[in-house]
Amino acid sequence: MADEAIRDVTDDRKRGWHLLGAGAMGCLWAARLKRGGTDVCLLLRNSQALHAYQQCSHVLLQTIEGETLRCPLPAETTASSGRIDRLLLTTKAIDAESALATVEHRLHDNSRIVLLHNGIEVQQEITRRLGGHRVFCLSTSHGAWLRAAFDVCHAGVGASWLGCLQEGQEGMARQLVDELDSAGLDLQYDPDIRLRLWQKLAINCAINGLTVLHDCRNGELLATPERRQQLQELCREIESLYAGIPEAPALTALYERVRGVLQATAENVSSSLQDARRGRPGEWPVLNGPLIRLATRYGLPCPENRALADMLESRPSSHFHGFRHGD
Ligand code: KPL
Repeated sequence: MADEAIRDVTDDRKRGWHLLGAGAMGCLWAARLKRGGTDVCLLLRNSQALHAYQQCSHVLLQTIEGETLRCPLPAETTASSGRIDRLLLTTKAIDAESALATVEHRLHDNSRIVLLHNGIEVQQEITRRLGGHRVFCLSTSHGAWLRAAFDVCHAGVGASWLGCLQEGQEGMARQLVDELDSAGLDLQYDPDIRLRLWQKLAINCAINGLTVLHDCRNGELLATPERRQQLQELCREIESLYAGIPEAPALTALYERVRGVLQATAENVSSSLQDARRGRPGEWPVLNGPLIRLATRYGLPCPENRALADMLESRPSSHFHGFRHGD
């Protein structure tokens, strides 16, 4: 790591959260919670990953202001036996079910699980399986990327929302908002998190795949007339798919919203491009994939999404030039 001033974040108040999925978002939340005085323990998938983490035993956070903070965090493997009262699951959507399975022996009826993933299907499935009183969803528009394993750069300021896909859980949702508020990531209770997840899905379907195709930072999707046109066509199609899919909410002015997100996170490398650069599985199967399946079910044409998915699918998988993280 380059020579830079690093300030230590020290221990103070205690509160028991476990975090599983130390990718960019996971590291951002873990470090910010720690900085805010909330106790967080990282869950790593095996002793090898734990050993690798223990070489440093901290997460480095580069703040928006450019300061680098060292946040020492305890860690253990998912296979440990202690009970988990509060779990923040920040793996990729595609890995969420299998990651959760590795800690289910540690969960109990009073455990609360907060899911932070792109997409919507896995949140619906886990809520259905474990019960809406235990499972909550978090959506965020903050941007973050990993400079190296456990070394995260907070690249875009946004806001965050937490709610439950099952009605009648407002009290607990608000309590979880209070508990996670110390992260300072502008977390608010959202009485309609389902709508929020659908809206975020539309934004991710428009942005993420294109950043992979063009191998560019978010803001660079607006850099040329061709890219803007490609983005506009995709947004138009996503809007008309939402209009035709009964379970999807109405969506208007998607391109304008997408443009706003791209401007606010211009310097960010999208989560899908971060994956692609590390040779990890693509994210489109949990983003454009479900949209294409729903379009097929309801007989709606979706040539733009299909073409994008086909191009992403046939991309030669990029060589592995990163590190494994989130383990
Ligand atoms: O959610 C994102 C992601 O990268 O997955 C966006 C909004 C595109 C910010 O990078």
